[in-house]
Amino acid sequence: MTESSQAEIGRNYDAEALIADDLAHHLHPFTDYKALAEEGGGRVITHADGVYLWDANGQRYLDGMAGLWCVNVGYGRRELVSAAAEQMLELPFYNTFFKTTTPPAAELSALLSDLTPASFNHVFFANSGSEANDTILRMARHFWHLEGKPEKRVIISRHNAYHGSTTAALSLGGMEAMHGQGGIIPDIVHVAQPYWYGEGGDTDPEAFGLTAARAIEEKILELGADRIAAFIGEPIQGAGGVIIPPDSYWPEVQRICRKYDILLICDEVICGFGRTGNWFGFETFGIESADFITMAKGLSSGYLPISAAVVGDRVANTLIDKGGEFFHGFTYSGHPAACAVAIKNIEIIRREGLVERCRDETGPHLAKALKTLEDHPLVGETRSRGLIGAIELVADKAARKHFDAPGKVGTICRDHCINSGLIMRAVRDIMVLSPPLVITTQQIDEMIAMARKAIDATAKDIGVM
Ligand code: PXG
Repeated sequence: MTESSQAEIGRNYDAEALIADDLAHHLHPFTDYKALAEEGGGRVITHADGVYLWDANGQRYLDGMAGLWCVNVGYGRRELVSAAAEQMLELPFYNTFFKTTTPPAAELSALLSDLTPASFNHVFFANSGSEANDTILRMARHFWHLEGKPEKRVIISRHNAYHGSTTAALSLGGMEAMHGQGGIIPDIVHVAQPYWYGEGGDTDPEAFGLTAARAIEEKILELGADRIAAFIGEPIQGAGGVIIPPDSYWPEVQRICRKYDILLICDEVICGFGRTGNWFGFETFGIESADFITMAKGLSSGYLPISAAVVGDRVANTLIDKGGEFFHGFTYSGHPAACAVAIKNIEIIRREGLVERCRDETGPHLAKALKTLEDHPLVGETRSRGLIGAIELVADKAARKHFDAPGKVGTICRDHCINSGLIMRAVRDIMVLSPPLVITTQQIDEMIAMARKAIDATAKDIGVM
C-alpha cells in the first residue's frame, strides 16, 4: 500500500470515545496514571505505512523509534501479514512442549543457528525480551550447577542497563526506579556503565572504556570468581540513552570473562537484526565468544511477539548431556504464527540488503546528519552506530554538564517533536532515535530537520535562544 492511500484511509474512529475508554480501563506500561488522566489521555495511533504513523486525528508522524526499537522492516508489509495468515489457517497454535514441534519453530531454530556464529546451534523460544533473559538467567545458573559449581550463581550487570520488566529481567537491568518498586532478586550485582559523555570526566574515551570494563574485574575479585555465573550487557544500551561504549570496552570485557571463566550474555534485543550495521551488535563491537544471545523486537520486526534465547554449544551441550528435564517454558514458546513471521522477516532483511544498507548508506548518512546539529547551543554531543543514535541536550557544552532537573528539557523537546510530526524519545535529556531500517536518506534529512526545529523551540522555551 502506498503512503498516500494509507493516509486517505478513513478509519472513522471516534477518538474521544476511545480515549475515554482507555483512560477509564487501561493501565499502560511505564505510565504515571494520574498525570495521564490530568492531561486527558494520550494519542490514538490508528495506522501506519513504511516509516510513517497516523493518529486518530489524521496527523502523520515520522516514526523515529521504529515502534519501540523494533519495526526494522517498516510498516505495511503484506508479506508478513500473509505469512501469519497462512500459518494461522494451517495451524494457528500448537505447543512445543512434550516432544512436539511445528514446521515454523523447527525451521526458525535452524535459521537462527545459521545466522549466528558457528558456536551457536540451539534456540529456546519465548515471547518477549524479558522472558528470554529470564530463560538465560535460569540456564546460566543451572549450567554451573550441572558442572558441579552450584555456588557460581551471581550475575554481573551494569547500572542503567535495561533487560526487561519481569522480576528477573528488571533485576538484571540497572534501573533503580524499577528496583524500587518491589525489589530485586538476590545474587545480581551492578557495576559502572561505559558512558563516557556522562561519566568519563577528563579521561580519554578509550582509557575510560578500559576503566569501565575493569569495574567488572574488580567486582569479580571482590566476590570471588567461583561465585560469578555470568556477565550480561547490551552491546549499546538502548533504553538507558543509547550509550555507545568506546571501542576499547567490549574486547576488554570479553578478555575478563574468559580469564575468570564467566559466561557472557549479549542482549541483542535492540542491537540485533541490522540496527548497528551488522546483523548483531556483537559483530560491531568485536565480541567473538559470547555464550548466550538474547533476541526479540527486530526478530519479527514487532509484527508478532516472539523472542529467542540463543545458546552457545558449551552451555547447550551440558544441558543436553547432563541436564535431564529442563523445567522451563511458556505456552507460546515457538508460537507457529510468530515463527512464520520471523522467518519471513529475516528473508525480507536479507533480500532487501537492509543490514548492508544500514552499514554503508543510511547509517553513515544518519551520523553525518546528526553531526550538523552539534553547532546548536543545546546540543552537547551526537552519537550513532548504524541506525541507532542520540542527541545529548546539555546545560553547558564545554563542561559536558547536564541540566539540574534531569528529564525536564528532554520532555519539552519530545513534546515539540510530537507536535510537529516526529516520534523521537527522550531518555532523561538524551533524545534517542532508532528509525525503521527502510528509512531513506531523504527521510533521514526530513527527520533531522524536524529534530532541529524541536530543539530550537526547546531552546526558546528555556530561554537559551
Ligand atoms: N533487553 C533489551 C536490551 C531491551 O531493550 C528488553 C530486553 C525487554 O524486552 P521486552 O520484549 O520484554 O520488552 C528490552 C526492551 C524504552 C523501552 O523505553 C525499551 C524496551 C522496552 C520498552 C521500552 O526505551 N526494551
